[in-house]
Amino acid sequence: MKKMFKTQDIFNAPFVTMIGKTAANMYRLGYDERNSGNISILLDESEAAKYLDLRNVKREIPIGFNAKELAGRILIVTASGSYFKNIAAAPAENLGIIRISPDGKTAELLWGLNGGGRLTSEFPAHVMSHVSRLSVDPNNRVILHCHPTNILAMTFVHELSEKKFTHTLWQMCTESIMIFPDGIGLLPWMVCGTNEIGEATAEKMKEFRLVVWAMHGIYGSGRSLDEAFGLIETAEKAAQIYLLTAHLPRINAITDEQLKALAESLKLDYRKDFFEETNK
Ligand code: 2HA
Ligand code: ZN
Repeated sequence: MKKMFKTQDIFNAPFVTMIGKTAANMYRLGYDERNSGNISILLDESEAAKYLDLRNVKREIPIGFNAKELAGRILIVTASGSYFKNIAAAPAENLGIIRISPDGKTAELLWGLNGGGRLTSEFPAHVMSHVSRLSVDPNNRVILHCHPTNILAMTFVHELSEKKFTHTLWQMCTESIMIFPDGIGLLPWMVCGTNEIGEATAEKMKEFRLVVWAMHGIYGSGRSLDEAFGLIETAEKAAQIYLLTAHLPRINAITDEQLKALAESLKLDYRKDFFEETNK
């Protein structure tokens, strides 16, 4: 006889409610128009098991690439086409909880994607980025993609050099170097939703927690949703200051010496090479 056990209500699970709240916030901030943006969070098996019978696979979804490095891992992800503004009101339609099959080729649906929903179109970039971040930080859990207005606008008018882009953002707010001392990776415009952009993003994610997709948006990562979101909103704030001042005469500035003094006083492991004049 099938053993019965009682699970808690998944609609109250912190990972479900937090995604709803964060996504609504991001929508209101203008980072996630229409169906833009996507979120994935790695869940610990014991956490997922509080809410779900993990033996009950509802659907098998082909992944389209090999996700073997995450075999057996459980993720909660946004659905393809989901509107960030609607996630909180209808989580089971707009989110899915999946487990990567042992051969890495299939996503085993454990919950959600109601109504035949598919995984986010950016699933390759998410999975590959998780693998990269885990290789440098075993506690990384979150990959977050969105279209923040000012970061996006800045990629049209600022040189697309990681060094120069990061340096400009560091100069715009005192907080910037404190929050992302490791800098920001940059990719040129590429076709989104492909394995190629996934691989390129993941390569950058070995070095950076933030990766800008020129003329498209940004990827952030972190140990929690707040951390990944906090990185993005700090970069976005700095980009806003840049755009508000780019066309005006600059009378005052935070000098490189001041930025370095701040970084040194906080003992930050910052990208010292990003202060150099040479291009990258
Ligand atoms: O989810 O943002 O990059 C829609 C997108 C694709
Ligand atoms: Zn996008």
